[in-house]
Amino acid sequence: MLLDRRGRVRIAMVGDARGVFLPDLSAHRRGGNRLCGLRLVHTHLKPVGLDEDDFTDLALLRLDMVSAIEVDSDGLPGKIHTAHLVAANVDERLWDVLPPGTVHEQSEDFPEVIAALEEEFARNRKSRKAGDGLERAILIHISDKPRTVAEASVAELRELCRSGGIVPAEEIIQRRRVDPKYVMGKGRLKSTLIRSMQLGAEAIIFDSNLTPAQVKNLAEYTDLKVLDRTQVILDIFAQRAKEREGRIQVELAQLRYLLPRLSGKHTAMSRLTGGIGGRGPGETKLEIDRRRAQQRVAQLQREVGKLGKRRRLRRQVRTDKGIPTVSIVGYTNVGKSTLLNRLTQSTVTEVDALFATLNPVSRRLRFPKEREIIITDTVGFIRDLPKELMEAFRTTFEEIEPAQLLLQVLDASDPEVEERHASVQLLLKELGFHLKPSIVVLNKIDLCEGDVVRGLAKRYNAVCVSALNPDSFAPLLEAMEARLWLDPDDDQTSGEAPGEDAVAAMEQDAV
Ligand SMILES: Nc1nc2c(ncn2[C@@H]2O[C@H](COP(=O)(O)OP(=O)(O)OP(=O)(O)O)[C@@H](O)[C@H]2O)c(=O)[nH]1
Ligand SMILES: [Mg+2]
Repeated sequence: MLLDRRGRVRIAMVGDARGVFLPDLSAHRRGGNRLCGLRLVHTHLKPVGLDEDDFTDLALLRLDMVSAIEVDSDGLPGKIHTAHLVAANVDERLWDVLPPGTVHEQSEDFPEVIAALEEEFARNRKSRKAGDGLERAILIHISDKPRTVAEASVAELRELCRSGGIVPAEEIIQRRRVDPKYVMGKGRLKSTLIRSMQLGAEAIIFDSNLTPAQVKNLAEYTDLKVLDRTQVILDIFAQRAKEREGRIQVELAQLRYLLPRLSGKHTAMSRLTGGIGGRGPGETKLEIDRRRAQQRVAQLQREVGKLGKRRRLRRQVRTDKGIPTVSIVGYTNVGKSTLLNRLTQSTVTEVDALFATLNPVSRRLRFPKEREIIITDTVGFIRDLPKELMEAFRTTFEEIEPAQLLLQVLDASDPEVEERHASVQLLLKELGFHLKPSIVVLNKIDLCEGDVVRGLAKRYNAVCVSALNPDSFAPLLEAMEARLWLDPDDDQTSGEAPGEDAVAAMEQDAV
């Protein structure tokens, strides 16, 4: 029987020797990490106390309590065994088992025990809730990749969360093959869900992309939001997009992502309204139905097309004037906007966050001898850029098209610089820009040892700068001039790596 808090029987079930099958309790879910308000009391035909199934139900259904009553050979009730979840892990234990008693004399006042327990959960949630009302999430990485790769990947997810206003409450890395149904093992899933309850987390975020089926399966187990890396990136874009074009592009990307996941009664998706994963820039309430979503996608696509055309026209005007263009590209947060700002005395947003810049910004940069160029800053790249975003932002990336020269910015202080350089190369290739002439710009050299900088400069044949310090720009400006205006045979003839000067300058500064 399932009893409510007032002791009334809400649901009665009959099982057999193997067990009972609980009905769908989703209607009883109360969200917000609370217990479900139902106590399961059932008989066990064998005197074994509580078994694994009992604990699983307790945890996954967030039952108030679970009790098993032994039955003797005469059919009379014997001992009763009871367990409830605990609000804080003691010795890795997720539940507490009460001392067995008899049905006839139970000392516990159950409503009181449950009320105390809920209060404790609530207190935990409050004290742990980030003061600024940010949402908390558990980050989960499941893969058979080497530990270091997994850790770097989770570190990036952590940064993405931070940039999106999500507080990572805990990180779980498990090395195993991804389970096609639940991503992780059932046991681990169970403990993760209880843990999220203890930590007051609202979401679990997987550091990979979930299939629609996985989202659905996981959502059947939990009230928590179940999100993946793509959704976190989309969410950041949704928060950043302020101008019309960006908002349309983000909404398009979000709907493209959601469409294959909107099935039948899509409870998994309707849970996304508001907060993480549910921030939409446009009119989209993410509960939208399939047919309307398709219509909206078509409409947004037309608008993106129109805006893209306008961009092309504007670019054409510039090209006709014969002013050379240079595009700054690179991984997100490497300092592209800072470089543009300091080169041209402008004020594009530069912050320590991923995807600070969404829409391309062009500025004029004057060189001596009446020469000038247009220099463009654009949205940052990231490994495994969601294809929905790639598609929706195609017109944005097209801004790179007319560039005679790319400045490929690397962050010298980034331990992942090599992998990220490779990701950028890959994306440039996908966009068809990999053959454009380019200068590799090693930025943030103020944060590194001279030796490290020299090593990287050599490896990438890079020009070194610190975007924060315009005094370090001379070699970069020279290299740009050489590439744009001098005889092509003329450049790159100096034996010295172009970065040497800047390193020397910086070292001198430090003195
Ligand atoms: N120490 C140091 N910090 C830098 C340098 N260049 C940029 N930064 C910092 O790095 C962070 C990111 O800079 P942004 O210019 O916003 O980077 P971005 O490449 O435009 O990033 P997105 O637009 O998010 O892709 C900011 O906090 C900058 O102040 C540098 O040369 N040295
Ligand atoms: Mg930027």
